[in-house]
Amino acid sequence: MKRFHWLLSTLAALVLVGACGKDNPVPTPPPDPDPTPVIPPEPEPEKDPLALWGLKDLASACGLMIGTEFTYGEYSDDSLKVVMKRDFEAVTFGNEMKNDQIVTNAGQFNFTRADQMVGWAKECELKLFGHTLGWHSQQQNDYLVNKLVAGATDADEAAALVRDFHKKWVDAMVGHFDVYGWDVVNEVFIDSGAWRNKANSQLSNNYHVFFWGDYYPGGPKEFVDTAFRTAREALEREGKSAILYINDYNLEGGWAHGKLEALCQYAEGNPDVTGVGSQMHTSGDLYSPSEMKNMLERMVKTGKKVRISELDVASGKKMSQADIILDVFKQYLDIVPEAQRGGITFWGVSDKNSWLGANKQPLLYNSQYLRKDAYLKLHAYLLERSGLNKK
Ligand code: 9MR
Repeated sequence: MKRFHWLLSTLAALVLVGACGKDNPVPTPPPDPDPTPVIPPEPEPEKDPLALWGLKDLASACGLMIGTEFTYGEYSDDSLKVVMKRDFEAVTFGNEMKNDQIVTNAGQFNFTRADQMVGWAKECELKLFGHTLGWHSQQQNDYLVNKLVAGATDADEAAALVRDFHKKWVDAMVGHFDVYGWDVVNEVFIDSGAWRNKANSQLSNNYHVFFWGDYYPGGPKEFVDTAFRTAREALEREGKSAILYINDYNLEGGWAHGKLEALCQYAEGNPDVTGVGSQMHTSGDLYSPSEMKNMLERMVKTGKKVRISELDVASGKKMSQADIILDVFKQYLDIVPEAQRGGITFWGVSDKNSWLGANKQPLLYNSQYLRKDAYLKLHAYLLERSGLNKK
């Protein structure tokens, strides 16, 4: 019996050893009943630069802040909001910070509408430019002229009341809004370079026109000096900072060299001025690349921030809108050192809302908010220049 048991256990051991031998491998475990299927990777889709980057991303990568303008009525359009968020870093309100929009007939300040727009700008993460603390147009004439001037006993008293009001207005605006830059004065020269006043301004209409300089003993220059000093002091008092611009139009036009020189010389002579602005309402008939170069070089020489503040390019026969906008950006980036760049702001988004009328097609988007040729070329240019497509 003992012998039989020994035989059995020897046989069992042999079977076991044989099963582990190389001719009888250990059986592999049964397959996973629910294996994760291996999906072959799809080829990476072509990256669409228009979907990846808005203009502001590309401009910012080139060291440039790109802005635009909108007015109150436009913001109800959802297409505008999409574009504002995607393409622009800064905004200027077309009308709503102007004197005639803020000052009531009783001479009070009503910020309600502008504040609502400030909220929209925040929604779109936009920096704000203040436009404008001093202009001869869109002023609250009913209050200033009828009540202040006509109500004074003599011209001196009238002038003193206007000057008081001017200070009160600048203080109120600088105190109320937080902006990246102010257009402290706008259009204070005529094309020859002379200070603008009632006598030398040929105005096509009389839309709330008011020449502040007529109420300063030292004329328009004293008005401008006072405007900058008051704005600077108000900023200091409020513990705020903002670039203080002198802003004008036609500076890129060869016919207004006198104005370009007068504006730059004034800025050079006044330390309260920290920026020079060129509106640049131009067209395919008027634009000249060599005059653009001349303007930028002169503005850079002032040592101040240099800004293009209201760019639009109406259609014309000599150059296409796209070519002009490309030239403006290229020259600006080539000529204005990064530390002096105040940015480029378009005067609107869609042709349908341009102050020039949709038929002039002056902006980057058509009336359906579709990107125009100028947009596509500018996008491609900034992409190439930024090098973002190579990273
Ligand atoms: O874009 C503004 C337009 O909606 C107004 O009707 C117009 C009234 O003067 O002002 C337009 O903006 C001007 C800007 O404030 C100063 N530079 C010239 C601009 C075009 O007129």
